Amino acid sequence: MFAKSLLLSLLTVSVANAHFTLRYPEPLGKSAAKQDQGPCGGYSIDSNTPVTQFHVDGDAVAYASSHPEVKVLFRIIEGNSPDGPNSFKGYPIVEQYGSGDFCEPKVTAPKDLVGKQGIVQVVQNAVDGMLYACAYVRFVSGVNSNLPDTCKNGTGVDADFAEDPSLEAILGGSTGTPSSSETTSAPTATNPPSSGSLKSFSLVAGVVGFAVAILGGL
Ligand SMILES: *[C@@H]1O[C@H](CO)[C@@H](O)[C@H](O)[C@H]1NC(C)=O
Ligand SMILES: [Cu+2]
Repeated sequence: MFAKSLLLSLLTVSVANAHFTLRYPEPLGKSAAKQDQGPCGGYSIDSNTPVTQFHVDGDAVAYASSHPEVKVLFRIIEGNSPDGPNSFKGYPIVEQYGSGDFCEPKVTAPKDLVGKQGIVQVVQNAVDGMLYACAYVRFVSGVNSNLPDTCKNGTGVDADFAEDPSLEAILGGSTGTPSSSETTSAPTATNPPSSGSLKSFSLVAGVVGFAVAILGGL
């Protein structure tokens, strides 16, 4: 137990400056040195920026995180300016636990973005502040049925839906001004399950599993 927590704190110290590394879609740049600078961690879009196809009905956003606990916003932006007016929540805000690889394979974008270019921005509210990374994408229709190898969760890495007013504020624009649609967010298809329902699902699954185990033992 002691050895384990010692190892854990050593690991945390040794990667403390790495913050997180966006793996998919391909980021504007790979260095985390300026990751505390919004909107894109010190990078901007230029003629050398890689463009990844992003499926509007579900695609992967994968990163490796050095922090054992962060809240994460997956933000979809239309056009090539991170300050652009049209930005959307690609997935409910999650709280991710455990450091290592994390991938959310079902990030979505509005269907009317198909054929357009845009930005997938990942913002983490971490122990050392807000951290930013962006990828330049071209929106395509459908679901990505060929997820990248980088789309995986490390051992012990998990997540739950969460709320985070500072991350919500970013949705309105990188100036942090909440948009009017944000202030009236009601639960909808694009703003789904609360952490409560996810937790109670695990609870139910656990109870059912327990009952099955007992019956199996009889
Ligand atoms: C990683 O974990 C999250 C949270 O449990 C989950 O939503 C996601 O589907 C997982 N990713 C993969 C690639 O299984
Ligand atoms: Cu950090």
